Amino acid sequence: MPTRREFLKWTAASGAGLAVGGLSTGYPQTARAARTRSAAGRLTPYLDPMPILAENAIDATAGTTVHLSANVITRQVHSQLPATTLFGYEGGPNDGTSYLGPVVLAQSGTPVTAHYTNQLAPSDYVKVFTNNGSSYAQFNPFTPPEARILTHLHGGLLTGDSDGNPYASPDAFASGQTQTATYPNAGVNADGSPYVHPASLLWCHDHLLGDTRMNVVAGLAGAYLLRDRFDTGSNTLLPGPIGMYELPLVVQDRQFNVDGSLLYPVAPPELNGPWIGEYFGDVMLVNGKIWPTLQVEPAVYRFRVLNGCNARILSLRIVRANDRAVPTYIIGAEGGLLPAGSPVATHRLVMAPAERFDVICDFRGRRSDALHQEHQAAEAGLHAGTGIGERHADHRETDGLRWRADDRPTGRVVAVPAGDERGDRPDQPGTAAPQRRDGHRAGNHPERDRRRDDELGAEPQRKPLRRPR
Ligand SMILES: [Cu+2]
Repeated sequence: MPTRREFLKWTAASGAGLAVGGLSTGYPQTARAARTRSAAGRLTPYLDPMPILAENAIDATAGTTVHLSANVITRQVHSQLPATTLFGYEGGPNDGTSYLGPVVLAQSGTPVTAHYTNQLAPSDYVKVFTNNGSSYAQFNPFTPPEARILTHLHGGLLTGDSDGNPYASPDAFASGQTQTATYPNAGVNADGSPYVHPASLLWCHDHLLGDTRMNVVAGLAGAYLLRDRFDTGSNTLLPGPIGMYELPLVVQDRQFNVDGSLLYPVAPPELNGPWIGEYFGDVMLVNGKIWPTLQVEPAVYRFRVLNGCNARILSLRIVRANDRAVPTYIIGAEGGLLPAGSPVATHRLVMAPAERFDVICDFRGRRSDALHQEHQAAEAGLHAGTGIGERHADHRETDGLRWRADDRPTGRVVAVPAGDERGDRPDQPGTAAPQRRDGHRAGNHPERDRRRDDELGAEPQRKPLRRPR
């Protein structure tokens, strides 16, 4: 009797092969970029490896109490930039992995208590926001303005006093104070019956009244990965283990000054500055690095994708050098895994801020393709690229439609070529492939798979992609 989610069938990967070189050599410094203070035009993409967030994980699946603190931190977000001063949640075993907080691993139905201590000095916001903190201070509810914290578990089933709700807790937590939250990882249905929160990706982020946007841009965010009886983290029906074949990918857009400091534009006084409506970056970061590279084996991966942008709707694709999409299957979203037998094959992931997708991506037979994980403009009507914040991403532009950070890659996936891409391969745990709808088991007929994959990837091209050269 198959389990309810047994839509995945295990097949084999071939042996390890050679790493692929050939990094891009530069991003053209455009006239537009040169006119801004932004460092974007000076940065070579694909220089830095993508941080593996799970290297800084806290295992709370047995119900551990988690102690995190909000600190001023410095992290190098690109190897060509000086270190950036940010806010960050610390308390994991390897906090230097990223500016993002530790990945908290929790178990459905097992409560976790979290303590968040504000170790920021009240005026520390001026260390992060170089406009003398004016955008932080404008709507900050305190006099004088203070860097306070209020942590919210996005997607959690919580009582109000643990929710980090800025209207329930307008005073938030001042310097030296600790917020205590209980995450039951379960709830009660409307009819009173118990509800066990299914395995899914949640995330913690700051929710300070008046400055949620600023504290999140400053870095106060982290993944919270919930397991359950099926998605145990070691179920061989799903790619794993975490940190190897299961990888959280937190995608965020940001701007940085050439000295490495965070660039948060302010509006001119005639537009009631320093407030800007929405923050859009001109570089894309995955797990805290700008345009990073991820080297993958010819195997099947599970990506836990979070749109961690403040305002940008993402349209993500993983494409090969010939612009064909790599087969990607959505197996879950915010509410957990999809029902058995219903993974959705897709060319792209369109994601609003805070949305999550749980996807399977098949890199078998990818040879030495350079694979680009790209962000494109979302479909018409979805793209939020005309807002004032976007306009002020480039201070010299007056027409918000003329400059957009679209079609910029989020990063690159470098495939390790398979050792033997012909013949059948024996089943081997550690890599999984979704069973195709026709019951054909991917992997046993690589050539046919490749043709099918090409069909899957044969998306009509709207326009040539703009790639870094
Ligand atoms: Cu949220």
